[in-house]
Amino acid sequence: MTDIAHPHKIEHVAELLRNATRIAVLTGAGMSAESGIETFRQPQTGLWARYNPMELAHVDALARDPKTVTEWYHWRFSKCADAKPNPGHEALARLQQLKRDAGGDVAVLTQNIDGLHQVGGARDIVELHGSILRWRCQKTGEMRPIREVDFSSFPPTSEAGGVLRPDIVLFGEMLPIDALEAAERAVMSCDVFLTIGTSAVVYPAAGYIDLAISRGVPTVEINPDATPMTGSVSHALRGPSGAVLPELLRRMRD
Ligand code: BV8
Repeated sequence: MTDIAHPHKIEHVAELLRNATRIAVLTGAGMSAESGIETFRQPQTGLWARYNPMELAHVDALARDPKTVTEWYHWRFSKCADAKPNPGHEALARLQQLKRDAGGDVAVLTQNIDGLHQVGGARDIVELHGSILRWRCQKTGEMRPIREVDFSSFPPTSEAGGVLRPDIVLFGEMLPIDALEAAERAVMSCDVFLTIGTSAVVYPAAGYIDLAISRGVPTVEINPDATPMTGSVSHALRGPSGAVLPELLRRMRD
C-alpha cells in the first residue's frame, strides 16, 4: 500500500491508468464533498453526527413515519439541488471519455444519489443506491422526476393516492438487481479498480472493493482519510478527489 505523500506514487497510479483498458470506479459521498454536499460519517460535520440513520434512512422508518422520512429527504434534496459538479466529477468524466475513445471503458459505480456524476459529464452511471431526483409511488410503482412532486404536504402523494418516496435504497432494502448485475460485470472485467470518497462500511457496495482485491487487479483508494480498506488496497492516494483526480488526468497526458 502506498500513499500520495510521495508524488512519484501518484505518477505510478497515473501509469496504471494510462495502461488500463477497463477501469471500475466505486464512488461515495466524499466525491461530492467539494461540491458542498455533506457526507454521512465524517465526525462532527457528517449527517450521521446529527441525525440517526436508522430513524431516517431505514425502510422501517419510512413505513413507521413516512412524513418525517420524506420531509428529511426533501431537505436532503434542497441541500444538493444547487450543487455543481466539482473538478473530481469532471476529471472522472474526462477519464471515461479518454478510455472510450481508445476502445476501453470506465464504469462508474456510485453510492451517491445526487446525480452530480451525470451533470459532470460521466455516462452510464450505475446508481447502486438510486437517485433522489426520482420519486416513486408506493402504490403503483410509477416513477416521476422530483420537479413533478407536490411538496405542499408530507408525505407527498400521487394521484392514485399512494405515498411518493425517493427512488433510493434505504437500509434494509435490496439494491436494484440491474445495478448489482452491472456492478458485478464491471468489477469482474476491470484491469484497475478505484475506490473514491467512500468510508467503505456500507454493504454490499463496499464488497466490490473486496471483490477487486480478490481478483488481484491493482486497487487504488483516493481519500483524505484512512478507511478499513486502506491497508488492503494496492495504493492509497491521500487527498481530496477534486485535487487528486485532475492531477492523475494531467499526468496521464504528459
Ligand atoms: C441490504 C440511502 C439486504 C441513500 C444508504 C453485509 C452485506 C449486506 C448488507 C449488510 C451487511 N452488513 C450490514 C448490512 C446492512 C446495511 C449496511 O451496510 N450497514 C452498515 C452501515 C453496517 N446494508 C444495507 O442495508 C443495504 N441493503 O443489504 O439489503 C436485504 C436483503 C434481502 C432483502 C432485503 C434487504 C442497503 C445499503 C444502502 C443504504 N442506503 N443511503 C442516501 O440517504 O443517500 S447508505 C449511505 O451510505 C449512502 O448511500 C452512502 O453513499 C453510503 C456509503 O457512505 P459513503 O458514501 O462512504 O459516505 P461516508 O460519509 O460514510 O464517507 C465519506 C468518505 O469520503 C469518508 O471516507 C471521507 O474521508 C471521504 N471524503 C471526505 N471528503 C472527501 C473525501 N473523499 C474524497 N475527496 C474528498 N474531498
